[in-house]
Amino acid sequence: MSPHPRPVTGLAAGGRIGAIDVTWEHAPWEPLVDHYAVHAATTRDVATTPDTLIGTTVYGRITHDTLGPEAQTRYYRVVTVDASGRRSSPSAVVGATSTESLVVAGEPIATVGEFDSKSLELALAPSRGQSRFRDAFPDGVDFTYGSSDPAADWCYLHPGPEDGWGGEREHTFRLRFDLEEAPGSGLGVVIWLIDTHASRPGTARLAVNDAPAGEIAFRRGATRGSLEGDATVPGTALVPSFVEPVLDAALFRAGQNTLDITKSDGSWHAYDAVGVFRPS
Ligand SMILES: [Ca+2]
Repeated sequence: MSPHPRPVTGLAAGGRIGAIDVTWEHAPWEPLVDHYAVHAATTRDVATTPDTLIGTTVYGRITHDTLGPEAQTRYYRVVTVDASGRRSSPSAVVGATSTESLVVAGEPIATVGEFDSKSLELALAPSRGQSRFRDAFPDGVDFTYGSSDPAADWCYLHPGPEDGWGGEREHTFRLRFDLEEAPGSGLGVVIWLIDTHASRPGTARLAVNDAPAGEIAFRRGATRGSLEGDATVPGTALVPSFVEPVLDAALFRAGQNTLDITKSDGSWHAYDAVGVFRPS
């Protein structure tokens, strides 16, 4: 009879925008571990019941990535489950707080879609990007805040140069928006994704009014976001990620401005929502 599975040790948690990363130490001396079950609650009293389960994994880490734009505090415990289904006693409790997004900390200037961990309100979502992009968006996306419609004019899926279905070339998504006056300080660009490619998440160049404004390296995702669009479904494979650079005020001007997102390397990424915000 093998020993009863033991709780993990070294539990740690750290918050970032929209997400909390939880890590723990593996138990290499216990070869019969089948998976780790991770439970979360808003108080330190974390029940290890099915309704608090946020995910299972064979690795020593998990990311709680559907916390939304508000700063959220969560507490976690991990249960070790062995190959015959026996469960360890719960681990110690660890807590962390996610970082407040510019979506709530700032003042919105222009937005496309809702910051809700879903791509469903965007064009061609959740699964027709690969088959329909080149017909529907032969010149990429050109979206004017205030008159364009996210459901028709902003494709949820942005192909990269490695994607055959996108013609193996760069594509630009342009957001046009108005400013009453040139800003006195930098503006935040908020790019929330429901998923990226697992091995080739790639990079994107930003430009404001055709001037270079930096490059973004995306995190690795799960490659499911080209086909499904709701990261809040329990057990989803989607791996959302969040990018919020603040761009130099000198890039912007009074009147109409353009923000270009050009996928410059790698495969696709799938949007949740995009926006320009004035940090407070
Ligand atoms: Ca969304």
